[in-house]
Amino acid sequence: PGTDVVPTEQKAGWTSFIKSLASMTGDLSSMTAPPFILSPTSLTEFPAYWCERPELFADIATGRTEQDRAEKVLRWFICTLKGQYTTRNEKMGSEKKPLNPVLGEEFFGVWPDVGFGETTLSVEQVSHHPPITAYFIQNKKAGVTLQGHSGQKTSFSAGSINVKQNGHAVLTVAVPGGKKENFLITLPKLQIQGLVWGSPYIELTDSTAIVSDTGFVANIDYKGKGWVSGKAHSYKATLAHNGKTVRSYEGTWTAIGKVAKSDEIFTDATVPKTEVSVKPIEEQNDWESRKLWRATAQGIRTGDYEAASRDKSRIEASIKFYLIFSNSTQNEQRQMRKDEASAGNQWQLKLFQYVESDPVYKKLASHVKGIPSEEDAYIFRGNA
Ligand code: CLR
Repeated sequence: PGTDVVPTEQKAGWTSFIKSLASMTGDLSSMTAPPFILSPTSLTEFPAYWCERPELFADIATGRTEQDRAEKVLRWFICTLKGQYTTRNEKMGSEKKPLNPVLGEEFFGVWPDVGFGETTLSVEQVSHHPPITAYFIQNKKAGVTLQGHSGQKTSFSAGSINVKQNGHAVLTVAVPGGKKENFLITLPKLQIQGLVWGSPYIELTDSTAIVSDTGFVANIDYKGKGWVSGKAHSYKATLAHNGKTVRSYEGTWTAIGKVAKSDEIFTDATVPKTEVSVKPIEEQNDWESRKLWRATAQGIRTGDYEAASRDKSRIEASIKFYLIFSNSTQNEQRQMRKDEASAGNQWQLKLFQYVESDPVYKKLASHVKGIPSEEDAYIFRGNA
């Protein structure tokens, strides 16, 4: 039980927002929420959480055996969870509602070379309805890349929001001899708790997997505080090779995880993270997240919610206009004005290429219970 943190003048709004969640179908992004719960950060920035421990990302390539590398991928993955799922609580006091990206929105970042190579991040909002964000992270020197996309399907039950993440990620590491190893990464389910008090936070549920084309499969089970016992943010993981468990791990993804039945530390999420560096706004293009949302974010930060919502509407209106009139002949434009919905299909992706079936996913998905045998993907084409 927590204490109510909803500002007095927003209490009625918060109550009706919570009530409206019950009738929500799938996509929370377009719902209007009371100002105190709004975040000035767009969802296109979130893929940066995958690499706030760039040293662990690069370290994957130093693994000497297939098992070494599989274990290093698992370690890096678990160490990203704290950033992904608790950062807003740490920085802003609670989970917040991020800005809903516009189609074509971009985000670029870099983790400078401090000895293990520079890591770069490229993100594009590749769909608006439903919202889908594609990302590509690369450390060229180490030979490690992460390619993925992310969408969410939300539902409401027993006072919390349940979020199923759509999409997957593929990590690729170059190994000696000019070969490559691929790892298919599935994404956890989220439960947003603490809503009644106005201080939402995330707990992870169920399980995810990391499947390698070298025959290693990591399974990670997530558990929160139970009614009777258990620590918040706990995990148990196993690493198996061709069906036989080789090592087990347990602990919390917010602090320490150990190799099971030993004192050997496997993951330490308390190590300081390295936030992504972003170009100054003056040097960004008009589609880059922080430039695009500059005035909206400023309004949210300073409590000028009227200015924020005015600027948000301006952006949403101008993107609609842009979608209809860009890249099209006069006849197409006429047709598109009749059928606005078709505008989305005409949209040219800037950095990514859509594929109906991800070949790596197709090859490895059968090792994970309960997931479809094929999934689409967005493959990075470069900053063309
Ligand atoms: C996006 C992909 C990242 C991990 C991640 C972390 C937090 C999630 C976010 C994803 C998707 C949007 C999300 C958010 C927490 C809250 C927010 C589910 C999965 C929803 C849309 C807003 C809920 C509103 C309440 C806080 C009131 O890798």
